[in-house]
Amino acid sequence: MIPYLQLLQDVLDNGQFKGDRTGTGTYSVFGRQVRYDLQAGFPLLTTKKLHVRSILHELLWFLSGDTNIRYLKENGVSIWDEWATQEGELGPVYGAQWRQWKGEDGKTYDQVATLVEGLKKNPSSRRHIINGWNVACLPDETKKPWENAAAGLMALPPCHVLYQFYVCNGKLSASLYIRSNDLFLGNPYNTASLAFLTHMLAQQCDLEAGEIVISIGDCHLYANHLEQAKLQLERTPTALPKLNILRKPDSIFDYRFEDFEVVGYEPQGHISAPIAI
Ligand code: THF
Repeated sequence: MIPYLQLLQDVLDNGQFKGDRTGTGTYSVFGRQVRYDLQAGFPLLTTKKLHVRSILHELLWFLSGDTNIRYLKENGVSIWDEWATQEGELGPVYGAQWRQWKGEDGKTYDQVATLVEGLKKNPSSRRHIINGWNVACLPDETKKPWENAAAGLMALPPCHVLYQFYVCNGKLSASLYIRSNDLFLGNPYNTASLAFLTHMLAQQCDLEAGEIVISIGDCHLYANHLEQAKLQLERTPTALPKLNILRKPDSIFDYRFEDFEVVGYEPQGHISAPIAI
C-alpha cells in the first residue's frame, strides 16, 4: 500500500475522537512519518484527482513572499479564501516568514535566498532550514482567522512549519514537519508541494531530486471525511506521473506556472469533502 493510504488506514484503525478549533471534530493519532523517493515518480495522489493548478500556484505565491490572496484569485485558486480579510489579507503567513522574517535587530531575513546560497556553497551543511514558526506573529486562538489577520497577526499559524534540506551523493532530499495535518484535503497538497519545491531547488543547485520525508504531529481525519477516506481505500493506486521542468530559470524566484509539465497523471475521480475553517 502507498504511504498515504497506510496513513488513512492507520487513522481509521487507531484515531481517537478529539474536538478541535474548527468545531468539526477529528479522529487523530500523534506522530507519524512517511517518505517518497522522487526518482520513483512524482508523488501525486492517483486514488483521487488533485487540482495540480492550485498546488503549484500556491507554492509560487509562497515563494514570491505574497500574503494577500489576490494572486491566487486571479489564477482561479480559492483554497485560501475562507481565512482572509475582506481585502484578501492573511497576515504574516508563509510568504512573509519565508522571504521577510523580521529580526529583533531590525533586519529582514530572506530564508529562501539564504537556503539556495547555502545549498550551493556548503551542500554538506546541516542547517539548510526554512522555519515558519515566528512566535511574535502567532494568532490568538480565541479569535477568528480574519480578525487576527486584520490585527497584523497570522490568520493561521503555519501547518507546514519546518523544512530541512539535505545533500548527499549529488541528490537533494527534503524533510518537512507538519504540526497539524488534515489527511484528506491537506496532506496530498502538502506532499505534492514539497515535491515541486524539492525539484525546483535541485534544478537550481545542479542536483538530482532525492527523497522527501514528511513527519506529522497531529495527524487527523475530520469527522466529516470518513466516508471519503474509506472510498479511497477501496481504490487501487496507478502509476505515478513524471515532472518535467521545461526551462531553468535564473533563480528560485523566477519560476512561472508554464514551466511545469506533469506527464502521465491519470488519477481516479475527484472526491469532494467539506473544508473545516
Ligand atoms: N485547513 C484545513 N482544515 N485543512 C487544510 O488542509 C488546510 N490547509 C491550508 C490552510 N488551512 C487548512 C489550506 N489548504 C483545500 C486544499 C488545501 C487547502 C484548503 C482547501 C481543498 O478544499 N481542496 C479540494 C479542491 C479545492 C481546489 O483545489 O480548488 C480538494 O478536493 O482537494 C493545509 O495546507
